[in-house]
Amino acid sequence: MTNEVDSALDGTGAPTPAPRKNDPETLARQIVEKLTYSVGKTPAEARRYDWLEATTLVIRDRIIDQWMESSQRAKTSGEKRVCYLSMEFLIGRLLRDAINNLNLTEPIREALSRYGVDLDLVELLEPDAALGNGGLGRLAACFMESMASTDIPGFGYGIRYVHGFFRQEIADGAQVELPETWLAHGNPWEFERRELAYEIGFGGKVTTIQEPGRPARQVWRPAERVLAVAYDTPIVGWRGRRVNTLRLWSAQPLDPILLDAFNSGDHIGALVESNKAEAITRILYPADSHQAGQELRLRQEYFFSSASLQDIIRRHLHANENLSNLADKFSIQLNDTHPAVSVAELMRLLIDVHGHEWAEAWEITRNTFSYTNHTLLPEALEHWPIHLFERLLPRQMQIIYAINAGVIREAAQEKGFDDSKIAAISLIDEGNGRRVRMGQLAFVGSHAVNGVSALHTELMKETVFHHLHLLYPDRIENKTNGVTPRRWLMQANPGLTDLVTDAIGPAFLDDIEKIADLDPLADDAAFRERFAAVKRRNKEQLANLIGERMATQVDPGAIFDIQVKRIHEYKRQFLNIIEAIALYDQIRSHPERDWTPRVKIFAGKAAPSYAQAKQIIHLANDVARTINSDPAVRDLLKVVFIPNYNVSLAEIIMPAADLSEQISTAGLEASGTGNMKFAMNGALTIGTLDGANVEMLEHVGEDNIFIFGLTAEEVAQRRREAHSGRSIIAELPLLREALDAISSGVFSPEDPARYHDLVSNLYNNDWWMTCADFQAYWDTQRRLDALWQDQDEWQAKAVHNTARMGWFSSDRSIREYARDIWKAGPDA
Ligand code: BZD
Repeated sequence: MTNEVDSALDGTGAPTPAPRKNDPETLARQIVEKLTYSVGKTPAEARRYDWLEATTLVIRDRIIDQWMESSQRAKTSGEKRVCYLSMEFLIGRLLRDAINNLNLTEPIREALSRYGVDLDLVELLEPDAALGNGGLGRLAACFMESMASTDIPGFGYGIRYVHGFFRQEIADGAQVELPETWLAHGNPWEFERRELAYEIGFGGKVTTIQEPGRPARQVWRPAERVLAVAYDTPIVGWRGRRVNTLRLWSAQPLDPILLDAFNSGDHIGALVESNKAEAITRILYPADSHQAGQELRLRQEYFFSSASLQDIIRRHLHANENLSNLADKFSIQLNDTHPAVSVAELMRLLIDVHGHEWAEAWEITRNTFSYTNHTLLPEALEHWPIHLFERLLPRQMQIIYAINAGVIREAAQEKGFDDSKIAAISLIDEGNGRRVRMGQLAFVGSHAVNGVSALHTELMKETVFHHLHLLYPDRIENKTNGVTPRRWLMQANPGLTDLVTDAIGPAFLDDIEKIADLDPLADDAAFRERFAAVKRRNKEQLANLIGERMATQVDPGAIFDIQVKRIHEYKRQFLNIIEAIALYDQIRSHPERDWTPRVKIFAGKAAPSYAQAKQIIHLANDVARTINSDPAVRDLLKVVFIPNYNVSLAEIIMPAADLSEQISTAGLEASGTGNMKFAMNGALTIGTLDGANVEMLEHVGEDNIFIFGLTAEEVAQRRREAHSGRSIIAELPLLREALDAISSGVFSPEDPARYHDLVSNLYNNDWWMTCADFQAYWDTQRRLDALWQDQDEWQAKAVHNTARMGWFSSDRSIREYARDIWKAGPDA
């Protein structure tokens, strides 16, 4: 093996650790050493969990060498550092990622096998770190990996939630939420940095101090204080080139138990403050499309923003005299508006703590921040009641008023904005009980604002940020999302990775766009067969999982038609279910026809308070129960809802799909990233012209993707016309019969009225264009049925998808951010 990790160059003159050997022999010895001295077990006694721990520790040692080197390099070289502030990092398991990126998969597998231990089974025991809801959190995790892989000194900043995203169980068809406890057995990947703790204040008063001969100063005296303590996790880039840091904050009481109260016998009272502090980082809010609105959420947002900024400032002042050049040394990316209060907080720190003038502070702030928007849905846009904001963050509120005054002045003086335009750009929404608009705050406080797909970025300019775009026409730009090919191709689909390596050589592993060399092989019958055989094995693996977890047998020879993502009306799982019901009807009515066998697979979680989304989950399960037990459809149609969708499950599902469902109402899915993972793994897409589907169409070509339905413009038009589903339903017997079956209780005989609301919404309103798009969707599905009968054609299209998806790597996204927004990284 030649993959020895370079020795550390720590620049301090301290002795550097000797290079580590990575042959199976050495690794086996070290794993047993860890087993003995860190876990306290002999190989004979060790259970699988102990092997996981020992293996993780051996890998961790190798990472630490590289980590120290990368951190030292970032510190001493003076290169610009990028800080990614995100309330969510949906990282999933880390062991396989680390082993793969250090190029140690084979030697570790071999080392463990000497003790009869199977690496694949060991990896399965690692808890899945679910510190995020969905796409936004997973994007942050892909970006962290890509920053390390493209050699950008990146720091993730977020929250160390004790309870990540809830565990979903399905009981009698309905979603049940259970607490998630990823830290129950400790977390070997994190390092607590007790010495890195910052005070975070809440509430209290602001007083003006006027000293003779000096300008007035504002002093904030918070009523409450908590400590933010850092926990660091190393993020290993491809081939271990760079190891970056994900720093997550944990809230702790300043005084763990108020000793005075405790000593005077008030044991409960002494714990109240401590509980209040710890509550801040106890739980991840599980709503991905509704603003959470509670005080605790605002506390979380401010807590991690302030801690991160204090940390960045400390780092900066370590190597620089003052903060005037902060924007030359640090870029701070705001992942949606959740950290937007950072704009006001950095202004406070610059002015109140570090003595800068307003104008200079504003310049520094704007040049340092940039902001990514992930949604245009009005119900998801964050705004906080002024009275709450003012009570919790009185100084930041003053600063927001002052920023607002400046922006309004500029708009009136330089662009001649009238009152209605001013109202549109104002940071304060006057019409809604007076609220602070976090989108506007993030926008004006940033030098660059981006959407996450070409279409979404255009819609930002036309809708939510229309007037701010008129005021600052150069600020909005596009950065289409991507996904890391290490996790989503190499690790999730080793069979396909080996096949591609065999066919075109290993260069694509270092530069994923080279996977385009595969394209001509779509015409090679022998290659297509091997490609199909890999897919078949992945489908068998998923079929086994479905058999084991849900006692449902599915045929790997059928089309695996998969929709996995958060459950939301705009994502239209309902449309997919209605199509399944219509198909079921048709198969029963025409058993003599040559039906193409299908397995419709769903997975995803609904926000606990989102009643309609929970109804959709219930319906999917009710429909599955009915169809799967009906001998009339045999193996022609199966419906499966796999519980507890998470990153680890996605890694099994993505490589096993023939057909990827990306069927959101056009204009509403900002980008989507599951669409990219599926297509990279050779699934064909059935989708609307929405989010990044539009760019996927451009890359894979119109023959290799199945687009249907209304465009974003047509959707907007119909909504203006107060469109409803009634007349469409009247004209489409397939749709009408499916809806009648749902509303008459065919799938819920024990509670026939269960879905009345769901169906009557379609008749009266059809806000999500489910009826409007039904016929086009149905027709496109039938074209796909026909295509499946021609396996040569289908597999050729699948190969084209894999070959043409290289552009959707998050390495490409990150290079664009680095070049256009951050001006950081090796090419800066
Ligand atoms: O972000 C998603 C969008 O819906 C996708 O279209 C897009 O691909 C990804 C990445 O850009 N948005 C979210 O996932 N949003 C959340 O998870 C979220 C979480 C908390 C509060 C609000 C939204």
